[in-house]
Amino acid sequence: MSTIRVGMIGYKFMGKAHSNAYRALPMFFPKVIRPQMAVICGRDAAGLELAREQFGWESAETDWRKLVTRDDIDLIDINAPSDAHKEIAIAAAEAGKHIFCEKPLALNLADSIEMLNAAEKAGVKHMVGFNYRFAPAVQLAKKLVADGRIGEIYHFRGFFLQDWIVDPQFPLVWRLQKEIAGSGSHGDLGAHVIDMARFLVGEFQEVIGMSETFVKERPLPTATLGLSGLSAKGDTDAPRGQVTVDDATLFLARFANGALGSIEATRFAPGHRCTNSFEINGSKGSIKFDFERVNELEVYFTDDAADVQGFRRVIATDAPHAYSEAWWPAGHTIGYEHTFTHEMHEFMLALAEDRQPVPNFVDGVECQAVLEAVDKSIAERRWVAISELR
Ligand code: SOE
Repeated sequence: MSTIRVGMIGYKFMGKAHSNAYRALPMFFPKVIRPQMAVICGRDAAGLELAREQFGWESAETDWRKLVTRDDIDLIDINAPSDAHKEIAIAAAEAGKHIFCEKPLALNLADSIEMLNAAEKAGVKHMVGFNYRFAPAVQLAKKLVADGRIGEIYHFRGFFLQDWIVDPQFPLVWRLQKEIAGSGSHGDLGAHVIDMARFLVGEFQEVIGMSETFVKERPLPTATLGLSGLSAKGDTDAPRGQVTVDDATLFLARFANGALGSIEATRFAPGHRCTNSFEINGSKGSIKFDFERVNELEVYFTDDAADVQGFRRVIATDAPHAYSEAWWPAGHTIGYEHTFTHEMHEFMLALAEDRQPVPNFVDGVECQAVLEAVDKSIAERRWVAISELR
């Protein structure tokens, strides 16, 4: 198999990011399977056609049900809003297609398990879109932890801070509606931090959280929302609707290996546009990452000579670092879109090697279990073990 024919459902923010990744792969990772950008799918024919032309897809289809059963498609890429994930993924699996699905995998744990079961039953490859794993600096963090370079892990401190809904007049976009999004900051941003923690530290054992919806009613959207809806403008005269998701969710965690965690996800942190950050402290050192400085990892080792002790800044785009060979000479930085290219490269590699890509639906389900355990802990005002849900 040298080419894989992709049908992509959704053509907004993530559709653009995925399209860019598919386009970049043959140029920067030429030795692996080549994604053929066969069909782009969405409901609005006019908007879809514009996206098809701009992103470079061969054809367009407005009915996802037709797309998933087509003989000339091998992989279905789902980046439609979260409430559409389950039905599409299960139909795609039943049609024998490989599946890429954006995060959070589903609206709830039960749905995510159904999706995993369908994919496993069909024997297809499945992947979930935790793209931040694929920043070279995060891959370096993984290597340092796995090689024992920071020793036994004591702490994981992660937060994902944004500020795009601080204005109370910001409209009630789909990400603020529970029936479409599943949850608010928790599932949208917290899911990335949970995945990062699982990737770097290991499985969660128990959690306790708290959350708040600071602005409870917002104007209904009156204008088209653009690529992502993140820069939409409110109309103060518009009728108002109820916000049904959390604006911020924070929780404490104990990991199975004994490490302690604290995780914060909020869209109410003025000045923070996309601060996806973590710090890990271990018996032999610490590491710090902040997505707004995506190429850097700060590292501290207790066994450094006494006179040079301190955090040092590693630029993770040089020769020993993940994916660096594919891109530019040492120190020539890369960015957000590269995390998607690396993620799709992992999918192409997995297909070529006939193995499941990582992260896959199993990781999507585990993340969903932690999200749901936090929600349960908030509702019942107590610590909840992840095992209570499985
Ligand atoms: C909006 O909060 C958003 O685009 C998320 O949906 C993404 O998952 C995150 O990577 C960036 O912020």
